[in-house]
Amino acid sequence: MNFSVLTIFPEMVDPFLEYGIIRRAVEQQQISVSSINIRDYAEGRHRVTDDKPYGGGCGMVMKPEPLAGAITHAQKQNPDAATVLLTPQGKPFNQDLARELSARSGAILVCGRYEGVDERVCHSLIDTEISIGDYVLTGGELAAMVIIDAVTRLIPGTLGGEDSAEKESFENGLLEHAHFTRPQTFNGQDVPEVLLSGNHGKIDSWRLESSLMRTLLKRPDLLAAKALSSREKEILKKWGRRIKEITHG
Ligand code: 6GU
Repeated sequence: MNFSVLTIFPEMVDPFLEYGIIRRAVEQQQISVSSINIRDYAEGRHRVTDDKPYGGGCGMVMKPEPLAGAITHAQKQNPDAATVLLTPQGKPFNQDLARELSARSGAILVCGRYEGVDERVCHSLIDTEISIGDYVLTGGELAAMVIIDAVTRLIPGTLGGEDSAEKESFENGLLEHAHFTRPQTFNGQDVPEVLLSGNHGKIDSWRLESSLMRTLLKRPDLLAAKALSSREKEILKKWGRRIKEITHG
């Protein structure tokens, strides 16, 4: 998958490509990331990329011409890519959206700065707008890195373990089960007995139960939104009965 990041601060993005799974994905050519400096498409000696807003008011607006030049260049390089504007007004980014993007051949990530982008650029050159949460950042660069990270790890072959992406939090609408490694006793706390048993059926059941209970306690909103299997319902009912016994008993 080919990412293009359009930004006035390409230096922010470059170091992110040098670590861990993202670095390996670049080395193995599962992804490519090219930063395009919007300033390179600006005219004049000072290569200005912002201007005062029509109608007055504080803050500056990204000028349309440099941005349009950079986007058009990226679209020529990466013709099947989705062109995405990073803005707090965009569609909330989540695992479903990451999965949709991971199925595409590329994404052009346009990092807004200042108070915003000239509306006519949004209108003519942007396919979709994405936000990474309900808070305001000083620019879209961190959001672009968040998206590249979340999307890359969904591309088959980028994670070490064969199927680690499927078993993780959000992939099945639940948070992931608890994890343990050696030593068997740490700070007076033991690893749950069942995980040492070698009985994979029982271990799978324990993990599903752990997943359900964690989701119930930490993210009840996810559990309410999920279509539960009969096995999952049974586990939750069992816990419901236990809680009733404790509170009524
Ligand atoms: Cl994508 N950009 C900016 N500037 N702020 C944000 C955001 C994006 N997502 C959440 N806040």
